[in-house]
Amino acid sequence: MSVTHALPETDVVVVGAGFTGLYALYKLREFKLRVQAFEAGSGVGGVWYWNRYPGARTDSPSHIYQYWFSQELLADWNWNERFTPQEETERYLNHVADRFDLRKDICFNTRVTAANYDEKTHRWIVETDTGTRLSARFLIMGSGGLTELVTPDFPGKDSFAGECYHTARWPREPVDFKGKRVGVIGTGATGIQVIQTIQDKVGHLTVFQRTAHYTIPMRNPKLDDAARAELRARYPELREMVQNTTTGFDFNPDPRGYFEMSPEERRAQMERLWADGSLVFWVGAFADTLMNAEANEEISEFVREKIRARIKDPAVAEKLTPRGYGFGTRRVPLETGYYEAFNRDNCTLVDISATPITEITPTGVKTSDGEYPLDVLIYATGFDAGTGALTRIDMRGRNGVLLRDSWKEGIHTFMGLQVHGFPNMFMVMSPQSPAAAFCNVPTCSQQQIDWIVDCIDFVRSQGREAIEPSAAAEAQWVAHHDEVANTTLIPKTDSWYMGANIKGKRRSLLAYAGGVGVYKQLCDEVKAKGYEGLELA
Ligand code: NA7
Repeated sequence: MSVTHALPETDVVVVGAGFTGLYALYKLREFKLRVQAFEAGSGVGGVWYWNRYPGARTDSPSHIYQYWFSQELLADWNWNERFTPQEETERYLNHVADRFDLRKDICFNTRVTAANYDEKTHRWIVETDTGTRLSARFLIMGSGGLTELVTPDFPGKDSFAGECYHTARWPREPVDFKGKRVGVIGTGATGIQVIQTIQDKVGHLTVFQRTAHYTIPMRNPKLDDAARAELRARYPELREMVQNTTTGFDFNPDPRGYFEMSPEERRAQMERLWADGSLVFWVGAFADTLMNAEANEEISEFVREKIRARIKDPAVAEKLTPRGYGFGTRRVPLETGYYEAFNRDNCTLVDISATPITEITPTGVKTSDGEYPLDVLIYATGFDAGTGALTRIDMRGRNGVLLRDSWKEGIHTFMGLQVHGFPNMFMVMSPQSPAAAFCNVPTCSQQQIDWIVDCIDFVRSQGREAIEPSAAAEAQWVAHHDEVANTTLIPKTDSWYMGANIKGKRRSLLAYAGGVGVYKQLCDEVKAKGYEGLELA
């Protein structure tokens, strides 16, 4: 007997109402499918809803960090800066939700807690923390790559008596830092944005740094009507371009390797792209920045020089200078005035690689070197990236196998889109696709959603009920993914790209490193060949 007959039914459940979930809703409606989305937050925005900490901003320029699906939307939305702050991106996503009347299909304040695949009916039974149970033919996980936050398990972590925040759960009301002793743990992209933004608003700032990051100074001009018109004229070209470049940006890397240029040429190239104030220095300067260790070391040294030059105290400069790993093998944050924060009298840098945090006390943070008294403690300690939002759900596929168990010995997916054993479950911004880390979210989530919705349409047009990758096709993809990963220098460095920030997580490169354009081509080929590698039921 089927367990689903008494349940309300829909065609597709979408998890999440961020960039991905909203576009999925729009697209599925085009195909006349019944959809129900669930969103844990009280509003749309996903990562841009939760990460409302001071200074939160994209490191991708606004003229590509947007939806391309509607000419009207492109015509009527005006970006105000080259790199958009959180509140503007959140406003944009609210505008999209309203403009296309997407809210009516979203159930807010509702977290999906379980999803069980019923093999007899080929349907997913989705459960939420508000007690909803719903049966859906297809499940689209738009739950985001940077969703499941990490708070280190320091002894005494719950004992702190002052104000305590994680950047990914920042309150809606403004936090008053005036005159307060504020501590920030973590100096990744998030920590850097917080530190540079609050440094002149606090009484005293103590930064607990475990690893110094390579950064690039952001150049962020305001956009006036003329600048916007110029960019808008390029939208048709940009729309095509971003889907086909290596990283989803509006440029490709220089095809020349570092040592193919003369010393003068490569120095000039670095200075020119450094001055652009964007991520082009990281992923556009040379064909082999992330492939050739010798070239990478010279580029790393260029960046170290730039960093050192901005810090007055040589001892502090030394601590802030990244060493022991190569430039770009971790996410490179853009910064504005970050290093100058450490030139102020009210800022202390604590190198916790030398003097580790031993305890959180009611009054502050204790390291092996002594206690730092604090009124406010901020965790900018990152995420269980890529897999966290998927494995925290009790998701059971065929034979009742849990996704988190299935991935215990290593992540396995077919192109980051589906998992063998989990029919009709599709993932976006997921492990083993470029979207997980090496592409900007709007570009890659639109490509993945388009592919997924076409695939769903294919299943229905064949009069079939389920689709799932074969074990062989999946194994082939994982082998290709690993092979490409190992041509880069990225696996040599500990980072969230490698899962190294999560205890017990098996080390593997989270995102497909073969390039956004190549990935799209491979996805298109699978489709053109009648969804080769996928099996219908
Ligand atoms: P990241 O990049 O994972 O950075 C987390 C930071 O927190 C980083 O400096 C970590 O040090 C530090 N951290 C994490 N755990 C600890 C412990 N146990 N002790 C001390 N310090 C710790 O997260 P973000 O939120 O900054 O950025 C995530 C992505 O969001 C970013 O890459 C963008 O794509 C947007 P570590 O460097 O590991 O030594």
